[in-house]
Amino acid sequence: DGGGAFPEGFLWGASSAAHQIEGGNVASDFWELEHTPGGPFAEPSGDACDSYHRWREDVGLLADLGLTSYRFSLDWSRIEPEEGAFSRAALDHYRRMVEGCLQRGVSPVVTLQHITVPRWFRRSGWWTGPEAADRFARFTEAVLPVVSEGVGWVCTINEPNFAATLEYDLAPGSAPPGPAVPAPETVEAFVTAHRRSVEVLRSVPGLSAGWTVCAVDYQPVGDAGKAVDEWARLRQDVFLEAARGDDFVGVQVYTRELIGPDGRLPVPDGAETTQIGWEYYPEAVAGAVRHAAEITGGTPIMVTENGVATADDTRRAEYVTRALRALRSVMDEGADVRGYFHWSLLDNFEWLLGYAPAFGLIAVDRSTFRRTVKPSARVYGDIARTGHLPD
Ligand code: GCO
Repeated sequence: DGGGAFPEGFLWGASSAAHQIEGGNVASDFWELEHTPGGPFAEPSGDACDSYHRWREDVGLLADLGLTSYRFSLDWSRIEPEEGAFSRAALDHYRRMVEGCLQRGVSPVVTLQHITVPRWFRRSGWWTGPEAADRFARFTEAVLPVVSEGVGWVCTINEPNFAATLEYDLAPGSAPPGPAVPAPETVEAFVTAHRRSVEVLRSVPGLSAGWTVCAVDYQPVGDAGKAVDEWARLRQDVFLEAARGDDFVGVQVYTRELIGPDGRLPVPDGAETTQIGWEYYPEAVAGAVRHAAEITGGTPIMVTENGVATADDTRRAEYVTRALRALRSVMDEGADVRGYFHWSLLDNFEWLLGYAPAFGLIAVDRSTFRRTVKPSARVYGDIARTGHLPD
């Protein structure tokens, strides 16, 4: 159509994750790790954005911007704080969230598990424990009432590849030499748990199930064609391959990395970097989506996370506009992309780095929890509302 228009029904969303915004996730493994002296966390998550109580306001702000979808996650540790003991109150909470989204005309996209797990699950072997897949399948069954009415899209496990390598940082000393790569047993454990969860979700008519993969636009430098293939294969393709045949795959991408014949190269001299040291490179989404389409063999794609950590909100406005332009062009090449979710709705708890990095479309005052919509959110909202990029 030449006007840079996005298809009818394209989902325009923002993403969040329970532990990063809810506050008081005391039964999760991270809560414990965050309070372990000498650990790698800059600060504990604490009250986060108090979104467990303020979610209606958050969904309202998202809807007011003109966005049509909210991707949030369940906190498994609230729902199943002890093995096999399910909290009716927590399930009710998430069911109300789904209803609340629908009432505001917002399609909920629900992630079942986003990085953190219940303490008992970590104690009993984490994802590589002997019963992990059974446990996750049982949890998936328990949350069917939450996702059975009006939820079109469910992400089972979020970024297994990031979760696997984060483990090396959580247990200092256990890292293998060189840049961390998920161990084959870990890959297999995640894939098995995902498969079991998808089987359970198949009982819900009209629900699309998939998982989300942490993607980087890996670009070869010099004679590194082979090296870059191997680099991507170990870190992301093994997880993308598992999405073949799923209803969709979530691609989560923030930046590119340059790969030389001997591995990762530093960010080029003079390149702009973000608050967390990644290169500012909005076009990464195109490379990552193109690659995912190739590896999954045409599984529909949802960009479930894309964004930038910056204190300068004008850089975010530019980032989201350029990223969407790049996404539009890769869709013109034929990639089947169903939606775009900006990371993140709110400034939030960025894992080991705490609250310093600002990824949000909306700022959150750390002492009053007051929300302030940033100008970049309106820039994004205008694109979402019109389905057109600015000239
Ligand atoms: C994930 C991501 C998010 C991060 C974001 C920025 O696991 O989905 O790690 O939780 O906050 O990618 O680093």
